[in-house]
Amino acid sequence: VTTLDAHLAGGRGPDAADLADLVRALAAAGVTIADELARAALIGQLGTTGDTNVQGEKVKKLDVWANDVVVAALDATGRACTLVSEEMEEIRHRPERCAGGRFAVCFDPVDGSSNLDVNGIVGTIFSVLPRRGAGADHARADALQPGTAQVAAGYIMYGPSTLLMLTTGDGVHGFTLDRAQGVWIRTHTNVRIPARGRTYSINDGNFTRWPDGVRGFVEHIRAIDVASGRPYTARYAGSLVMDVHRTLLEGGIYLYPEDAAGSGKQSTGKLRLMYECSPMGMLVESAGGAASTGRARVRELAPTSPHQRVPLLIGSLEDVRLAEEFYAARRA
Ligand code: P6P
Repeated sequence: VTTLDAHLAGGRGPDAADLADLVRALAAAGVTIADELARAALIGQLGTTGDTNVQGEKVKKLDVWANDVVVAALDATGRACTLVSEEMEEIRHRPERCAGGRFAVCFDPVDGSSNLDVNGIVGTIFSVLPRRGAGADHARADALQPGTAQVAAGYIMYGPSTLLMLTTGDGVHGFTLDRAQGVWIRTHTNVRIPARGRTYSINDGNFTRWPDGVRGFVEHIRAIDVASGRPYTARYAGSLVMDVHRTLLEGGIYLYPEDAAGSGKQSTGKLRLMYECSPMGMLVESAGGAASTGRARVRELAPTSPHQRVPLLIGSLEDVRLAEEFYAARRA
C-alpha cells in the first residue's frame, strides 16, 4: 500500500518538497470539502448566495465556502504567493509570500457546481505553475503562463469515493481517500488512456451552435459501421471532472466547442483555460492522450486573462486527432 505522502516523498526535482506541501494542502482541502458536500443538505449549504460571479453564473453557497477552504489551505503552506480561482475576479497576490512562495496555483474549487443541488458529481481542479518573476508586479506574468509550464495538475473528484488524480510530470496516479484512516491510498498507478475509445461526451443541446467540424465529427461517430467500432455511445454528466475522469480511464472524447460564428454567446467556448483546460490537458497528455481547441494544442495557448475561455476537445489520442481532421475539413 502506497500512501499519497509516500508517493510524494519519492518525488524528484529541485522543487519536489515544496510541491509536495502544495499537493498535501490541496488534498487536505479536498477532505474538508468532501465532508461538507456529504452533509450540505443537512446544514442548509445547498442553493445559491444570490450573487453572480465574474463568469456571469449564479454563485452557489458551496462555491464560495470551498474557495475559502482552498485559499486558506494554500496560504498555510506559504508555498504560493499567487492564486487564481474561478471564484475570485482578480489574481490574488501576497508579496509577503514571494520569498518562500515558489508557485502560482490556479484552481476551480467546485467545478460542476450546477450538479450540487441534485447530489451530482463535482470536483476541485488545480494547476500549479512555477513562479518566474520577482517584485510586486510578477503575479500576472506568473499566473498567465501556458499549460506547458505547469509542474503539477489534477483534480479531486467527489463521488461514491473521494479520488485525487495527480500528475507532477512523471505519469498520472490516483489516490482514494480512506476516510476512516484519514489517508489517501494510491489505487491507480501510471494511468494510461486508451489510444481510442467508444464514448463521446458533449452537450447535445448546443447542436445548432456547433462548428461544422464538430457536427461532421459527431455525425461520423454516430454512424453505424461495425468494422470501425461505430456508433460510439454518449455520456454527459455536466461535470468536467466526471466526464474527463471517465474518458481518462475508459478512453473516448469530451468536447466543449466554441459556438460557430454568429450562432451564440460562447464564441471562444465555455471552459476556462487556466483552471479547467490547462490542468486537464496536462493530466490527459501525461496519460498518453491529447487536449486540443480543435485547431491547436491547449497547453501551447498563451493566456491573456485569468478567466479566459477556450474550446476543449480532450481524450484519446486517436479520437482527438480524428476530431481535428473534421475541424480542418479534411474529412467530410
Ligand atoms: P453545460 C460546469 O459548469 C462546467 O464548467 C464543466 O464542469 C462542465 O463540463 C460544463 O461546464 C457543463 O456546461 O453548458 O453543458 O451545462
